[in-house]
Amino acid sequence: MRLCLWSLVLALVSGLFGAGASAADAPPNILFIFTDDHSANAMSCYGSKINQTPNLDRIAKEGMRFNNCLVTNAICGPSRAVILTGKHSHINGFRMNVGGNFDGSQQTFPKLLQKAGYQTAIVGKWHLTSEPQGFDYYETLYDQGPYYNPPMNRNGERIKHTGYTTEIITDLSLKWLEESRDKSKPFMLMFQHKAPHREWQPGPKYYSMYNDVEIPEPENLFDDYEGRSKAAKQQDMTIEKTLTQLDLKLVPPQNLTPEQLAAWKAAYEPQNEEFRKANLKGKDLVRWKYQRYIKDYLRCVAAVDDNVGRVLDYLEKTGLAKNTVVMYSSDQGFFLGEHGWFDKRFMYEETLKMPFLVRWPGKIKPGSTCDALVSNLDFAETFLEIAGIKAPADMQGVSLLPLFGGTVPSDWRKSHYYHYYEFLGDQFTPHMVRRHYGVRTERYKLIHFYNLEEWELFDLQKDPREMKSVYDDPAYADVVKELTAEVKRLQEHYKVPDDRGSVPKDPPVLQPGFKPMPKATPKKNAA
Ligand code: SGN
Ligand code: CA
Repeated sequence: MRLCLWSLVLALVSGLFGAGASAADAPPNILFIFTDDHSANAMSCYGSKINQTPNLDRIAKEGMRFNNCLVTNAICGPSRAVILTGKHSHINGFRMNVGGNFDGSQQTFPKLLQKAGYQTAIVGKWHLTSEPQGFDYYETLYDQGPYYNPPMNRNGERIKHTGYTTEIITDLSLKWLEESRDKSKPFMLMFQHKAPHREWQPGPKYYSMYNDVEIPEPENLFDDYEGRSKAAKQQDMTIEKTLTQLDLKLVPPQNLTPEQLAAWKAAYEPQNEEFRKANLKGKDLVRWKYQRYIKDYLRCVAAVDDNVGRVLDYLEKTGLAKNTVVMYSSDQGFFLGEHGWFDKRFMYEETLKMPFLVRWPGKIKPGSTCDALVSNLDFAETFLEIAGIKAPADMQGVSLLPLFGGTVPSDWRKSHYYHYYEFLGDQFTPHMVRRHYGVRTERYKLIHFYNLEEWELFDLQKDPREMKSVYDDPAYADVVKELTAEVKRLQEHYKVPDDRGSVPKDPPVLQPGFKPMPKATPKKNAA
């Protein structure tokens, strides 16, 4: 068995991986860098018009950039559960954040790597409610975790930290790499940031970044949602109406130390004063909110980028880089003002697309790109194949190793299946996005909002911003027919149960700390 062989090899060459010595045939280390809500449109290697990410770009420059990595269910916990299991939400059991509790006893890729001799660790955001399993070391945030001074769960023990969370997660990861891991074994580290999730609180170093610039607005910031289903109109995630005073930094966060609060006030209060005096209305007010939102979002991204740079530097300095596969991704994309929105959930391009970069020296050509349809469903099998482990037959993705060579096999998948569930009626539904499933091909996207009985079809070649559904256009009748059959085929293939139309009658069991969402324009909260 491979495991035994390895143990032997590992015993013989004990220490070699730690030193990064010529371990050409040694199983590579895996560094999985994961962020929360990072849109590819805010990464310069994806052509961002609004920021620069030099350290993330390093991974792209030295590796492969995937242009069509599509999430299966654009929300945090579900995306993470799919990554761990290599199975769709309806199989791994974690369909929504609200009321979701990951069954940690099931098979996951970290457990399989661990069994095969890897040392496994996770630091940062977890958000799956149950205790992490399959990790030799975990130090995770509770629930969403705060941007400052996070308590963390270190192998079951509550540890209090002081400082900025993005830096703390990085410090802990570096400390584990340097001091605590077993250097005689290959490692798999999941280095997972909370940033740039809502409420987009920048670190003190970044408060003045972008102060003197105007960030370009997306051209559909003032979308009127005509030509699409009712779902696009009914959501509660607009920059205009949904952002709160806390999101907009019109009030300070609750848990800062006196020094942190003083720095926060020095940064925001003079600007807030000017804003109040200006008494903006209508579109001017939306524009101001967009600038405040996007600048804070990008400041959070800048901290991620700098901290990823610290870890890349460490890998270089120690020689580990040579035999470490580095991946970068985010649990889904995010709306950065497109359609007038923030948040995610919809199967539209901005959130469907996950950024995905892979660097593997000697195996992936530097600066290469891949347009094939890939997915977070494929990550588990990819990790396993990197480690030389055969993926279990019940995983539903495909290993991406065949793509790393630079060509796409002719039988590669031609369509991607998506299914979003988190709509539970008015009281318990953050952002009010209706349930939907759909299929995306290279050119088209068919979406079914099944509780509304409405469909949308987009021709991405002609309408890349998805502003007008052509579902009812007779010119697209054949495409509708073909994709309707395709989505049905995918549902059978992935064994999607036929319970998708039902909204549970009873309120869900809520996660600790869950607070019902304020509705659109609540008087006391919205700015
Ligand atoms: C929180 C956020 C929402 C966000 C969900 C899910 N509100 O509830 O805006 O959609 O998390 O995000 S907040 O005011 O508490 O920030 S996810 O990334 O965890 O799926
Ligand atoms: Ca997320």
